[in-house]
Amino acid sequence: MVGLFYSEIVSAMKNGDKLLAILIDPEKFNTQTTPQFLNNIPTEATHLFVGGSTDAHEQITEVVTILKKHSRLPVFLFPGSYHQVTEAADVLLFLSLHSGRNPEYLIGQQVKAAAFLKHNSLEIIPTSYLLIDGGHTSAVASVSGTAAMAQERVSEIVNTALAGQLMGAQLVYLEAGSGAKTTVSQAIISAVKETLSIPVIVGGGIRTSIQKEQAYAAGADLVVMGTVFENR
Ligand code: 1GP
Repeated sequence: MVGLFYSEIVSAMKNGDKLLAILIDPEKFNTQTTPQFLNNIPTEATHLFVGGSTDAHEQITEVVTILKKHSRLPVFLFPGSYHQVTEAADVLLFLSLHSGRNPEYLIGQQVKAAAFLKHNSLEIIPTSYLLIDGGHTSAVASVSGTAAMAQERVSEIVNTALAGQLMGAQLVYLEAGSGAKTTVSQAIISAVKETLSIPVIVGGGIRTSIQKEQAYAAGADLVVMGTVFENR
């Protein structure tokens, strides 16, 4: 159920406090250097997101557990599949890939996770997940077998995000894909922000403070940075 961690995001949005999540892909994470990794991430980081396209359950549980041991930041699961759902985390971003038309990633994976989710303590936040063209073939596109939405199709992106909100999503995640060459444009972020009332997450290809601040200025409530902090 939506709870404390979601309330904190909504409060930050209302107060204009910008949030920063560092994304950790367990497959590319060296647990031996966890303290150094945590020392190297920006001090303004507010969340740790954990997940990837292909990680196994044991691997993600181990990484979440060690992060919880060394950090006070809340750990949000950002799963690529239902195998990655682990009670070791605080929150599950319950993603539905609304930009695509593959039923497996719209509802199939969610059905597979449902029975497990009923019996654990994870806070679950329904999240409308939109893959937007980042100028490369992203892992999300490959794994899901869906195409990214073209950046020029702003109104289609806005309407997709709005449909997600109307279906009950509590967050919208505008995703250009890990390692994107082109980040989600300010025009898209601001159009989505103006239309929706739920918090807006933006990620994919954000490597610099300038890019991060541009996303915030356009209306992102939470920015996700992953690749730039990898500690393989
Ligand atoms: C990917 O949005 C995230 O799912 C982060 O992307 O790895 O490019 O920072 P990067």
